[in-house]
Amino acid sequence: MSDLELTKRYKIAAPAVLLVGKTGSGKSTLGNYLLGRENVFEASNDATSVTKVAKAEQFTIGRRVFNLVDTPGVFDTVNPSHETREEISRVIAECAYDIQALIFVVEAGRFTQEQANVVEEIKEFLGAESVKYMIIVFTKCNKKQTLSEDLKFNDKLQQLVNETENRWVIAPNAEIFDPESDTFRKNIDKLKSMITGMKAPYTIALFRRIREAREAELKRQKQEREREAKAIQDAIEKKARDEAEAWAQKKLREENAKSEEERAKLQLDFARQMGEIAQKMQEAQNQHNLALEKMQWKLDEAVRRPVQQSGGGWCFAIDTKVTKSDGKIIPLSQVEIGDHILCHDSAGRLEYSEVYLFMDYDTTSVAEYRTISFTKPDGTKGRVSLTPDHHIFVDETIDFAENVNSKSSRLQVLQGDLLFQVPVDEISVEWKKGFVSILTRSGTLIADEVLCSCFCEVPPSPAMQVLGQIAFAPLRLYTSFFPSKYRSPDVHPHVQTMVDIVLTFERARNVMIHSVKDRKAIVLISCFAIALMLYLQIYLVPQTGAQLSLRIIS
Ligand SMILES: Nc1nc2c(ncn2[C@@H]2O[C@H](COP(=O)(O)OP(=O)(O)OP(=O)(O)O)[C@@H](O)[C@H]2O)c(=O)[nH]1
Ligand SMILES: [Mg+2]
Repeated sequence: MSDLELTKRYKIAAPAVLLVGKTGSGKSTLGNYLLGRENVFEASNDATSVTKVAKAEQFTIGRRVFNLVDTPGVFDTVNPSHETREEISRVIAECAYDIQALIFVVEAGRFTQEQANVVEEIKEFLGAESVKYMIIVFTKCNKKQTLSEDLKFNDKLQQLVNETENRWVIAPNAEIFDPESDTFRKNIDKLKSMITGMKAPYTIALFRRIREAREAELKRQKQEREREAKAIQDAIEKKARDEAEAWAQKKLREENAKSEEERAKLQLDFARQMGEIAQKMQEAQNQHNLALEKMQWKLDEAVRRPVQQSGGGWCFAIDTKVTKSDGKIIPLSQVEIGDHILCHDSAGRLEYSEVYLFMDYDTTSVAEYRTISFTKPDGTKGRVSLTPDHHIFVDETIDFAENVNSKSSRLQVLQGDLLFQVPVDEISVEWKKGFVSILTRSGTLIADEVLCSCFCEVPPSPAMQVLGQIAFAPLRLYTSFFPSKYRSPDVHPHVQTMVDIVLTFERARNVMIHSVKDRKAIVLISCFAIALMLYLQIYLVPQTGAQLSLRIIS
């Protein structure tokens, strides 16, 4: 059908009466009843919509002319069609004289949810206020219902009836009531009366406004849906981006962790290499120090030899400890002339005896020492360092330090106020810087808790100890009046002289012993000499220092 034909068909200069309703509800049949003619609008039993396009026919009620428009079942929710909606919209747009009434055709007793949906569809399409222009026509009523007009409305239908201000009519069934019968005429006339009695028409302007509002709403809903779709899309994209970013960051973290691990490994390697380098440097430094030490020893040797060859240096290390009469234990380096230190007298008792001479004193030269280690009776360890030719009391006699035997020799060691004989643990050779040799009036001293003689170099023996004391008698006497201030690396001249005399005497004695057979004469001469020395000792040498009641325990 062309637009021209449509225009001809719909543009009738009269208000329209629109037949709307569900497919098969009886719109076309009712239209024919209103027209008073058969088969103008096609009616059929088909389940699908028979009326495909809208069709209009002019009819009159009294003197008023109307344009009766039969519509397809456009509000069929079972089979909705965009084209049929377009069709009914176009029909209404063509109704230039507005719509006098909307005839809503519904099968009696079948106002189901489906029918209710149709009403909602009508309201949605024509506007909620369209019910004000609506007349409900119930079709397919039986004879009893038609005659008694007694229809049962469910709640939804009753609500619709109320909204239409109770405008409803029963369509007479032509198969039950003859179109010429009173019942038929009465019902059709009632419908016509309602059509003409409508207060105001449903205007095209209202329809357009409703459609525009609806279009705007649809547009808004469409935009809303698009926004929602976009939001969903954005969310999906964001999620995908976030996931991608999280994945990338995870990878980055893993890479970082890996690089961190590699960095830590490199640091460890570096630290290990640095440690190895430091160790090698330390070893090199040690070797260098060792070489320097060896070189220093060689250089020192030049100093050591003259010291030893000069006849001095047979003495104690300067850190050797002695006990003063006030109870203080001090190193020899702090001993002063006039101090009384713990010694051993000729009668075998311990006493504090006066220091009257430093035979030599050197803090810079290096000397060779014998360091003798021992264990005291209480289990504590001790050690004393003497130059090899210095005299030390060993095995109840006197011997050179270098002759002390680490397996058999026994030292006389102080513990408490007693001297004990204890075995030697170990002997080692040490080189130490500095040496000091002192003379006490008793000729002995307790050095580092070990009983030692003040003498050295000359042959060691108790007799030589006595002889030495006699030889130094003049010096002891002299220093009684004039305290010595001598403190020099060189051996004291008097001491050197005495040593030379004693050595000469010893050499002479050796010559005599080897050359003279009459040993009795030698012994007699020696006894005489010793008696002479003892005489000098008794009368010329004053005893000094308080004697202690100590004894030697072997
Ligand atoms: N018993 C009975 N049958 C009716 C009545 N009105 C219509 N019919 C029958 O219902 C069937 C469908 O009627 P139509 O007038 O074609 O229905 P329609 O609403 O125009 O249908 P579509 O054009 O397809 O939307 C036909 O067989 C009619 O004879 C009625 O009041 N009583
Ligand atoms: Mg029809």
